[in-house]
Amino acid sequence: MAYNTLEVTKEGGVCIIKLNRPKALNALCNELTMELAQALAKLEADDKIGCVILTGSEKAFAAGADIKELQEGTFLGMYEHDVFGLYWEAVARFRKPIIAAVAGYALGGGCEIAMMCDFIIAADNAKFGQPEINLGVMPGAGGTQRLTRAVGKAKAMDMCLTGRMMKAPEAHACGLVSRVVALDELMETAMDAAGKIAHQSRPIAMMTKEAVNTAFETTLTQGIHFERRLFQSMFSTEDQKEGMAAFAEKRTPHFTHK
Ligand code: DAK
Repeated sequence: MAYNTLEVTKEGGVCIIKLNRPKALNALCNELTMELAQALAKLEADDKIGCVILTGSEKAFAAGADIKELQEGTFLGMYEHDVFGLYWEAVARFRKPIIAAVAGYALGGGCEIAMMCDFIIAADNAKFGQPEINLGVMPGAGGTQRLTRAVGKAKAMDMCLTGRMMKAPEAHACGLVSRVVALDELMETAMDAAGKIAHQSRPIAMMTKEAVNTAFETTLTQGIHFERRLFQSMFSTEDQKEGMAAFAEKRTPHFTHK
């Protein structure tokens, strides 16, 4: 399927979704978020895909929601159509592993969409921010919640109240991103990580993601209980038998996703 605002390529078990509105620094217009949700729905159902990389250009991952579309918005319009709930949350709802490979600006909704991914690998020119306050609004797609969980109250308050940008080293130091690499190594690094994930057992990788995400939604006791039950259930899979047999036989496992 051809998209107007995305480039979608597949390599092995990995799919790269590149946000592609260069003239607007990948501002997240309605068409782009709708296409992103459509692409993810297809990938969810694609048996050959085990991991997705979401990326942008070297200058901008995404400079936020499209301000020119937003400026005439009304409460009722947003409430009734809830484009954000409908399309934007598709990244957070995606069940397979998804990595954000961020270069350049990741601002407002751009930072929020990167945070909806499972982890962020940043290029050394990446800049993160929640500058909505400069526009007379506040983050509306998880910025006050996911950023706070990722970096703690002090840094999240600083970012959301001043609207300042955070460069890659600071984002790494406070735990917003998992790694920082040179700009020209960004996609290679992301592909290497995604390739490793895509070669694991798919249901096991999905359950692992689900377990880590549960840490943000529940108490420690409930989270540990959920983890233990998932762990036990993995012993009903062929991939558990294969993974452990391969270790004992000193060979590479061949997972069948069963
Ligand atoms: N929207 C629309 N167009 C944008 C844009 C954006 N967010 N960011 C950049 N552009 C456009 C510019 O207008 C310009 O277009 P032309 O003038 O050439 O037609 C082109 O991209 C290049 O931008 P600049 O000329 O400004 O480029 P610079 O290198 O000088 O500056 C910049 C780069 C990223 C610092 C600057 O463009 C900038 O400050 N952009 C805005 C960043 C921002 O404020 N982002 C937050 C947007 S608000 C909601 C949930 C979530 C949200 C809203 C609602 N609900 C649940 C209802 C999210 C809101 C946001 O993200």
